[in-house]
Amino acid sequence: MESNINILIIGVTGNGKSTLGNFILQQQVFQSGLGMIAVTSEAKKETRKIQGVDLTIIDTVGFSDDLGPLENHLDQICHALDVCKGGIDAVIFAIKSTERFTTSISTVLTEMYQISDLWDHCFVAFTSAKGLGNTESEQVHKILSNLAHPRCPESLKTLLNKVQQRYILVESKDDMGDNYHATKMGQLFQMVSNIKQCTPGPYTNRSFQLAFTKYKEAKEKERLKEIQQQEQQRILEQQRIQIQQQQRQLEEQRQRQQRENERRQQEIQRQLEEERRRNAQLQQQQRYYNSSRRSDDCTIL
Ligand SMILES: Nc1nc2c(ncn2[C@@H]2O[C@H](COP(=O)(O)OP(=O)(O)O)[C@@H](O)[C@H]2O)c(=O)[nH]1
Ligand SMILES: [Mg+2]
Repeated sequence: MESNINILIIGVTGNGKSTLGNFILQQQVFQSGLGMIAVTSEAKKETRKIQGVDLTIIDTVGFSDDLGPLENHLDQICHALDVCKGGIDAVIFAIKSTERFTTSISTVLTEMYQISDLWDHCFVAFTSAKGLGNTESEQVHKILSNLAHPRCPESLKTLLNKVQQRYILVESKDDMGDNYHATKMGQLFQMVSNIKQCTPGPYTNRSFQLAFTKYKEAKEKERLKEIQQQEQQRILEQQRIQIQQQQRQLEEQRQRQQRENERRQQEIQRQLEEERRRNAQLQQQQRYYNSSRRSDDCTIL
């Protein structure tokens, strides 16, 4: 086992990060709070010698709705990693085993999965393990059945896949007897050495910065694409309105033309009617004239 180990604890506010840090270091060095109100306002680093190892724990503020967009959550990890210049040997993702895995954390996690290499250094610690059962085997059985449950959130299953099913169960608050801490530290060191075997070296702020920059670039691209799509949509909509207007104008013109044609038709009809009437009048006058001439002729004779 190494003589120095650096561990970063992340997770949702109120999931027992600070309490776990205190349990690991066997001292009340991190302030823990009641429920979901964040009592840790910035990342804090503490080192103690545990089982002959200089163990450094970095406790973080934690993810919460107050923190706003995901980038703020990532900034927080960035800052915490900056506290340990040499890099982090392992990242613990603390999850309170007695609490619901909320949709907001699922959202944060889904986005965070894009920073792929962080998870290679990570393992899950299910805190408040006593809430699952009194003995370790009861707790393991309960967590396994929870994970196999059809209603187990997909993001939690994904998280465990991402960390290659590395997890420990820990009761960090209740006094679990003298051997408990030693047993849990044994499991924790086992996790760290497993991570060391699977990774090229400690996880550094630089790795995270690179991944974070890539993430931000991808987000920016996505944002620009969205703006472009919206702009295209706007142009298409404008064109659609213009076409509609033109169609309306054409229809109005067609109706006007039709009315004009009808009016002309009526006028021609009227003129024809007039003509016919006049002709009839003329014919009548002619007949009258002819008949009066015939009677005149008779008189002369
Ligand atoms: N029973 C029990 N309570 C715990 C455990 N871990 C944390 N808590 C309690 O959960 C609350 C939040 O813990 P805290 O460490 O401040 O969470 P953080 O915000 O993630 O740092 C506190 O009231 C703790 O006492 C645990 O393992 N068992
Ligand atoms: Mg805390």
